[in-house]
Amino acid sequence: MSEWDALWINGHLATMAPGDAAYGTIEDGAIAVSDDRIAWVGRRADLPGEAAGLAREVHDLGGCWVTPGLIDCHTHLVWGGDRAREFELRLEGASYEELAKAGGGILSTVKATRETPAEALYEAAVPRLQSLMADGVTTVEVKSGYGLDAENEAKQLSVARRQGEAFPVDVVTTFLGAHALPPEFAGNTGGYIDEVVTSMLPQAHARGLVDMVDAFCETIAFSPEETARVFDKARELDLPVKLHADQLSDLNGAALAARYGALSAEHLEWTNDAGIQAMAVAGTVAVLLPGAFYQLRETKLPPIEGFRRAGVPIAIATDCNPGSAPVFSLLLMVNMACILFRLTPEEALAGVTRNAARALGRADRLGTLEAGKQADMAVWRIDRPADLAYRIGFNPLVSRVKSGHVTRVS
Ligand code: DI6
Ligand code: FE
Repeated sequence: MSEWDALWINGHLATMAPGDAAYGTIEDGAIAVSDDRIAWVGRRADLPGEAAGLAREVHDLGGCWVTPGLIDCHTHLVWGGDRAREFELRLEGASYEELAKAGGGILSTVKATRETPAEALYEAAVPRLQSLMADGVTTVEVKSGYGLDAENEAKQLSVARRQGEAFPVDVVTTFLGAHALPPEFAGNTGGYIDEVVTSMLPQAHARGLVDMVDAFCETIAFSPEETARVFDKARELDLPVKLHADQLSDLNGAALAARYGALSAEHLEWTNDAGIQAMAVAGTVAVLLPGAFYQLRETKLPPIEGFRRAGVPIAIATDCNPGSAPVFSLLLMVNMACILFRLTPEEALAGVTRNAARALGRADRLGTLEAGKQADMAVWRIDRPADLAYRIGFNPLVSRVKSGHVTRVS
């Protein structure tokens, strides 16, 4: 008989695996881990013997629920400085676009990030990462985009990589060189895109710092044509793409992302029907960011019903960044996705597990509790999975399991 490293019993599983049961629920379930993988999942009654004889360690869940480790599939976690002053100005009536055009917004964070040494950037990002991990997060995507030159983009991405090595969390890095036009290229967007595609992206990729490529396709950032140039280069380098699309205006960003077979398109408040259909055909995930919607007091809702009807998978993320989304809780985003975007709790939870894994191109190993997948789990003291969406500012996490290793929360 096989001897597993560890076995969890006496609790319930929200496997989030697709199927008939809501949340992929297995009541009175059992889950076994060997090395860094899930070895067995099912009903406790179907275990092939007495629990004590099956694994070296047996954990009693005491009636808790287990979900897949949560996945935050869209963050800008590494930055210098802060934007509290901009927050005040926005409360006094300035718009996000006005501040950006006046050289504030993203460019003020670029200035601060360039001036901050790598070590200080790392230290500043640690509590942000820890805050996400405290919500049961086991995988985080981290974008560059506040360096906007070869050296500083690499600095940001290296810090993100180092965090993944130092903490029990998988960090997936995304090159976002086409995030804003740096001041030294003012009036020369084409020249900057040349720099991105001939120098910055290839260099960061050659240093092993890039898992995916993103761009900000928006009136205050880059046009669809400029975005396409970045995506052509990504394709040449065999890197998957995703896109900040249709956040503040409809530039047909979703359709552009789909045309390049993007893993995901993100924000999508202004996405039109053709974009929805194109995403459905391409299998592109819609990553919705309720924290940015809330913080910018947006009123235009993303076309949720259109995504549902077309079968576009929906993911939810924090967008953690110093400007539009100073958000450090993925559980809060699960609640906001339900309240602001009217997702069901089950859709919202799929959005931070199964569909978030897909948005990162990692659905084969992350996002559900199924045999063979990486043993990333979160254990919660809750009565039903919907409790994770229902409460605001309450964290029922009991323990976090990353690649089979347990971290107790208290
Ligand atoms: N959209 C966003 O959500 C972030 N970047 C972007 O293109 C916001 C970045 C910021 O405001 O600093
Ligand atoms: Fe973003």
